[in-house]
Amino acid sequence: MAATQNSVESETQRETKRHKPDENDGKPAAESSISGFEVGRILRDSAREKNIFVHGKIDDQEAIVILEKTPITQDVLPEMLKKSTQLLEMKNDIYSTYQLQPPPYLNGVKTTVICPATEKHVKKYQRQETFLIEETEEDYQSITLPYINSQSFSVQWVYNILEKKAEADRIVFEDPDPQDGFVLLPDFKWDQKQVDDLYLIAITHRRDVKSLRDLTPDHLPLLRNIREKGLEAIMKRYSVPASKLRVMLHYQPSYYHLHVHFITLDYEAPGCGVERAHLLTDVIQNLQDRPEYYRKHALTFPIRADDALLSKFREAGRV
Ligand code: GTA
Repeated sequence: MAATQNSVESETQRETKRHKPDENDGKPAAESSISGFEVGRILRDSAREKNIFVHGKIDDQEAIVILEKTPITQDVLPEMLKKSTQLLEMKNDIYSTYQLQPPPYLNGVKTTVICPATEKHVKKYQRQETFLIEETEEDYQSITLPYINSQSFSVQWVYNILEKKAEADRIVFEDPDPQDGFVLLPDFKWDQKQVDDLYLIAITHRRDVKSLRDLTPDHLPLLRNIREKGLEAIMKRYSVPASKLRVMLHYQPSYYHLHVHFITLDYEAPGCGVERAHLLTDVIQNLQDRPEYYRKHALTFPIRADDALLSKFREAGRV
């Protein structure tokens, strides 16, 4: 991909963003809390993915910090090579290795903070063995639904987005219709610096659909609307066509308020595997062919070893 194609912002916008910390008088709240983070336990890390998930404390509150090195894009290469301090490590015949130390504004580390974090967050980010569960309609009614009604993650962050109390400036597209409308915005896993890992989510305005399981043909206008207008908005803003996008839902989701993931095909994001991802086009097709599909069909999903829902399935003798 050409340098100008894979970067999301204009040169001027990028420069402004990268220099922002130096120019800001007041630090954003999150920045000051990160510096006070007391490192506790490493929940998981990956040399290949270049990320680390850490459990600790901020001001005596449980916290999780996720640090991730971001991709090096073609557009910053000339500047990076020119402006970095170069430390020669070794030279042998035609081979040599260096440690480059780029200037801070070209060397950002994407950081996510969850504070206060619950025990459920800690478990979510911990490396764990996973199992597959085949959930029948009866299992959903007698095991899963009571469980998610009592124990699922708060969706306050979703309501904050819908009510413009948070992330309002990040909205890429909105259809305000209360039945079929939605808000499309960058997922918080995407730093928007390059389209190579483009990731947006469409969050429905209606609040009565928890997940795939609740979908009926009544929701077809909503689903078609999300697909059509979401794809159009992404093409318009990022020049990424429908043929390069994986548009899907998770089952089980982490957050039980209907949302659709729009992820560039070249990025293997977590949760893209066949055991958890359901393409929106397939969902629409299934509902057209069989109105009761998601209510009646057994659905398979992965579950982590320490998830209380797995214990509920075990207690019921279903695993
Ligand atoms: N814009 O406040 C938010 C926000 N929150 C709290 C969650 N999301 C948000 N987006 C915005 N603002 O894609 C996003 C999530 C996710 C979607 C919910 O909403 O990033 P889901 O209900 O299907 O849940 O989708 P899912 O996919 O399990 O959640 P999530 O958080 O993506 O976790 C899946 C795996 O992704 C994790 O186990 C971990 O392996 C990985 N992961 C999560 N967060 C990060 C991160 N910040 N960096 C790197 N990897 C991560």
